[in-house]
Amino acid sequence: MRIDAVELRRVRLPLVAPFRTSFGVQTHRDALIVRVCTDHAEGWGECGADSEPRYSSEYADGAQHVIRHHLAPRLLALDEATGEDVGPALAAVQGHPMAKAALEMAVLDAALRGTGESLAHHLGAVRPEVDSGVSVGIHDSVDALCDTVARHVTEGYRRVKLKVEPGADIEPVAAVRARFGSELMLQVDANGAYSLRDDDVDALRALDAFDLILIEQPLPPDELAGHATLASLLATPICLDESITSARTARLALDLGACSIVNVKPGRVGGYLEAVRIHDLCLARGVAVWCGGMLETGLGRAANVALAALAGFTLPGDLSASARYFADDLTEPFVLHDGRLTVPTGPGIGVVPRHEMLARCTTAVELVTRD
Ligand code: NPQ
Ligand code: MG
Repeated sequence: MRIDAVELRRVRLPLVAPFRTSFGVQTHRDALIVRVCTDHAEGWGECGADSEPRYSSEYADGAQHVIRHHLAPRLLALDEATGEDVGPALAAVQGHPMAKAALEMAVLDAALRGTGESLAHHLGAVRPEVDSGVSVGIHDSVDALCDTVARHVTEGYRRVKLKVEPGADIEPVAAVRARFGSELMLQVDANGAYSLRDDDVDALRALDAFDLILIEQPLPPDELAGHATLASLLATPICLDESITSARTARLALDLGACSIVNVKPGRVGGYLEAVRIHDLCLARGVAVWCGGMLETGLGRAANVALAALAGFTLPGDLSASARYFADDLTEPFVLHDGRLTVPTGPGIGVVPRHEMLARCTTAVELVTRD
């Protein structure tokens, strides 16, 4: 397959409700969508980078720039490319995992559309559907939080994740546990907002009382040794998100005892193929792994659901119905069936953007061609 052009398209979708984390409030999803044109088929990719570098150092304008000037030219210079060729072709460029992942996803999609194989099958999926979890933002009051959780439980979500930060942790977790009982699968995510100071450690230790599945990323991303220390002080398992940037860092984190559960986000680790390598590592070590999310449109959501259908993904992912985030999704919406999402079986990622939605949401388009 020869790649002839890379289209970079910015889309802006309003969220159904503001989403607050320890790093800020989100009211829209400003995503970078990649379309590759090849001599076989076209392929779609989605970049996880936000408009501002708050979750990680990457941001949409920066990702678009590095794709335009450094990554796309390297792909366009190849005579032949499959999804498997993208990582090696881009390895000379340091960093920018989300930008690289978006290109790899688009090339995988195009190549698989050419052969008729689904991404799920290509990655090694073993399940026709995946359990759906929901990530709930920080709320202004515990009553409002409990109302939101009640709605999601009624919708059928099989696991709830509460975003937390210092000062908004014990009380909301206690309230949700009291209202929904011990059967609710419950976990928390701090996005690195805590430290090893006594007051922070005391708050995290207090969460041990609530039978949480895990605490996700309590400390900043580069604090691997700190997480190992914290793990020795807590009963609740530590799961790392931002700290896990590759299969190599996953192995290091596990060897150090920095975490006992791993969150895999294809964008954060540079692509779906590296995500599979992390999955394989965790499966071999008997470590639980689950698929995270970054407010993906239906494009990224489809690919994440395909990944989460691999055998080692034993915990429900941050894989929600489209309606959790968007009144109108770019693709046909993903909907819950008894708390699960159906793994797409069509060629490639199995979904395409709806033309009229794409036109309505697009804020800018740029085309990169050979020369
Ligand atoms: C997490 N996701 O697990 C992330 C955080 C997050 C569903 O909680 C744009 C880009 C918006 C990246 C919002 C969930 C984002 C983003 C949230 C990442 O830590
Ligand atoms: Mg997280």
